[in-house]
Amino acid sequence: MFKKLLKKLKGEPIETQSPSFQEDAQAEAPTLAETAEEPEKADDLSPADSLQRVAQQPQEDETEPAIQEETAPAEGFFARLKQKLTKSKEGFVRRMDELLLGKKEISPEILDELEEILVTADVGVKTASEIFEQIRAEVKRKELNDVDALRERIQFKLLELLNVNAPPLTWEGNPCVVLVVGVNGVGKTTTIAKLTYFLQEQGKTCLLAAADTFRAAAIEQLDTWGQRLNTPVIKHKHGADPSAVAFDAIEAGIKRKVDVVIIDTAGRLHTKTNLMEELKKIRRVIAKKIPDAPHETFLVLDATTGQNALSQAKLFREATDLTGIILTKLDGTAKGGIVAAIAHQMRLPIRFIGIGEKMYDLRPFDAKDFVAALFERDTQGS
Ligand SMILES: Nc1nc2c(ncn2[C@@H]2O[C@H](COP(=O)(O)OP(=O)(O)OP(=O)(O)O)[C@@H](O)[C@H]2O)c(=O)[nH]1
Ligand SMILES: [Mg+2]
Repeated sequence: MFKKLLKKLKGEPIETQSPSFQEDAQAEAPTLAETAEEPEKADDLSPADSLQRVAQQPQEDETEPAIQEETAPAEGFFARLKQKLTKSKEGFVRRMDELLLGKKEISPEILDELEEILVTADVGVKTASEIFEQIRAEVKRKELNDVDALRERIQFKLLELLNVNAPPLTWEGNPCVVLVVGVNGVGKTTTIAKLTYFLQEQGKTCLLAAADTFRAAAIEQLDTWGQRLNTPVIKHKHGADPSAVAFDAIEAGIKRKVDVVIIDTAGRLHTKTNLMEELKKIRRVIAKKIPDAPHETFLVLDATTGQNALSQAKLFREATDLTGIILTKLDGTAKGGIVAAIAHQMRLPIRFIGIGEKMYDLRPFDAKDFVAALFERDTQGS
């Protein structure tokens, strides 16, 4: 099946010193989960380290075959998004609809309960109370008179929060350098693979930098993706200086005239300070080669960690300049409301969302589609 994908994808020949990609049955059915091994030095961190991994992984049976079909299914973009957001829809909009069922008048109790639903769906106390402060005022002014109008208003408010007026991504730069950061296990490496696939579909060429030199299996993991995607991977040895890898990757990217260089980074070092210092150093070294690089710094957050994702975002923002968020694992979580909390409190654009383990399950985030998929009334079941 990967043959099919490889045929589809254009790109430079694989650059690798690692074992060749075997096209046996086993190689054909690796899961994304399989490639995410636990960091080896997990015990090196103090329990107090606030950047400790919060995601549980792997979430599913590691032997489960994944990526069986890399061609996006015919069911359609919106239908798939809706289906993937089922859990969030159930945890949020369906509870809201159950509460409003058969009611006409807006009572203070209804407003309190709705606010609570938003909080439990991980929209968060701060964001939910801000939305409801405005809504209560509108009810008082008789601008909102029935529950249908109220439902629409909540939908509108969420949409408003999600629109942070970010310019569209241009992927400009010669090459465009994308730094991918985030704590371990959130999905950085698999997201890089999906992003590469996405960019290739747009006719762009990519080059990957294995700058997570801390975790032994990390280099191999990215390398395997590189081979699958027929994309060169620049790597050094385990334990090497990550900024040297980034530097070499940019140099190679310039030489080969690729469109986008994507840099994978470690999610965990010995301490949080190490991690942040490392990122700063990578940035400094990148800028030596291309002064305005990195052009994008994406923070990857795991939606299943809810409010914890927000704390991570705040910590990373203090340490490094972020240009956007990629929110993974929105499938299989009822915590989809975290999208609103992040957009509201970080004022950073959510650039992509991960809604599954397939290559094409990374989507540019479109606030309108997202909110519409959540709020669309079910005709039959979900
Ligand atoms: N369901 C689901 N799983 C995902 C998604 N994105 C990533 N994953 C899974 O998350 C797990 C961790 O992914 P990795 O890409 O290895 O995470 P990482 O951030 O690179 O981890 P470290 O290298 O340890 O820092 C894997 O099992 C992935 O398959 C998503 O959108 N949905
Ligand atoms: Mg990784």
